[in-house]
Amino acid sequence: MSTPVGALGSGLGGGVELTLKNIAQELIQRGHTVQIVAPERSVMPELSIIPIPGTVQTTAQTQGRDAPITLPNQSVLGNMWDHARRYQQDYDVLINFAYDWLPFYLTPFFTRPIAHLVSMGSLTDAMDSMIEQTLVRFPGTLAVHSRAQAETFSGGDRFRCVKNGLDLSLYQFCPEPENVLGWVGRIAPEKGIEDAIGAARRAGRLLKIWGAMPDPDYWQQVCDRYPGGGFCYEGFLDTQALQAELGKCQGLIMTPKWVEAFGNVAIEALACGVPVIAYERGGPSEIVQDGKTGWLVEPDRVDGLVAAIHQLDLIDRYTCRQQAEAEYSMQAMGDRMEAWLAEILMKHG
Ligand code: HBI
Repeated sequence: MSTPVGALGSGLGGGVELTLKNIAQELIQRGHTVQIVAPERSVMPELSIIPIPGTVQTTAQTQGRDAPITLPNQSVLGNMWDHARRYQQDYDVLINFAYDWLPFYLTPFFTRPIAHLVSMGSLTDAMDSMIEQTLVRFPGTLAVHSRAQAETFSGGDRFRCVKNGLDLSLYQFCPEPENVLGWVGRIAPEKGIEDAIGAARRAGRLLKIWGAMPDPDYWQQVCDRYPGGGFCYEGFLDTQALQAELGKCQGLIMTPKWVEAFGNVAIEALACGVPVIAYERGGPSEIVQDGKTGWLVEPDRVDGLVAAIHQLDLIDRYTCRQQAEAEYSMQAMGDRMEAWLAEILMKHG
C-alpha cells in the first residue's frame, strides 16, 4: 500500500519509492506474490501495480505539529484503502508505506493484519496519537528505519527497526577518488547544505552537489551567502548516473538539521566505497562506523567537519563497500523484512 503523496516514479514519494521497490523486488525474489496498490500513473518496472484514482495527499512534513487530519475530495488514500478492504482476503498481510492517519485508524476494522513501515519521525500530534494507539493495540506491527527515528516517538523501543537496503549490483566500487567532496539530497533548509559548503571551503576542497532543487529561491540565498564559489550544483541524476559521480568523491558530507529517519544516500556512498562524514544526528549516525567507514561529527560543528575531511585518507574505501554488503544488501533487508512479517503473521495472522 504505497504513499498517497504522488505516483510511484514521480519522485514526490521521496525515499519511500526506492524502499517500496526494493522490498517488493526482494520479496518476489524469495517466492512471495506481491501486488502494489498505488496512485494511478505510478510506474514500477517488472512490478504489478493496481492503479487507484483520486486526489493526492498533502505531505505531512509541511504541516505544523497541531495540523488537523485532512482528506481531500476524492482522496486517493481513501480509495486505496477501500480497495484494500474489499480485497484483503486475497492477501496474508498488507504492508502500509503511507505516513498518514487513515491506514492506522482503519487497522482494527480489517480482518487481515497490517504491517506499518513508518517512513519519518514524529511530525504532528494527531499522527503521534494514532501511531501510539496502534502500537498499543497491535504490538509488533510498526517498524522504522533507525532507532533515532523511533526515539522521536514516545516508547520508541516498541518499534521494530528494519533499517533499509539497496540493490548493490547497481553501485560500482571506486578505489581511487578525485580531489572532490560530495553532497547529495533535496536542497532544503533541513538538510544543512550551508555547513557542508563552509567546511569544504575551509578544507580547500571542491564540493559537488547532486539532488532535487524544490525551491530555487532557497538555492539563490545559499549562493548569495557564499560568493566566491568552491561548490557546484551538478543536477538531479538517476541512480546509475549518480553512483558513477558519487564514487569519484573522496567523501560524502551529510549535514542534517533534522532527525533524518535513515539516510539512503549514506549507504549509496558506502556501496561505492565512499567514506561518509555525518553529523551525529538521526539515521546516518547509526550507519557510519566512526573511524572505520567514515567520521561522526558533533552536530552543527563546522570545524568538526573540517577536521574529519582532513582525516578521510585514514579510511579504507573497501571497508565502506564491505559494510554496505554486510548490512544493507537486498539480502540483508529481505531477511529483516521476512522476520518482521513472519512475526506479525504468528501473532496476528
Ligand atoms: N506525507 N502525508 C504524507 N504521507 C506520506 O506517505 C508521505 C508524506 N511525506 C513524505 C513521504 N511520505 C515520503 O517522502 C517519505 O519517503 C519520507
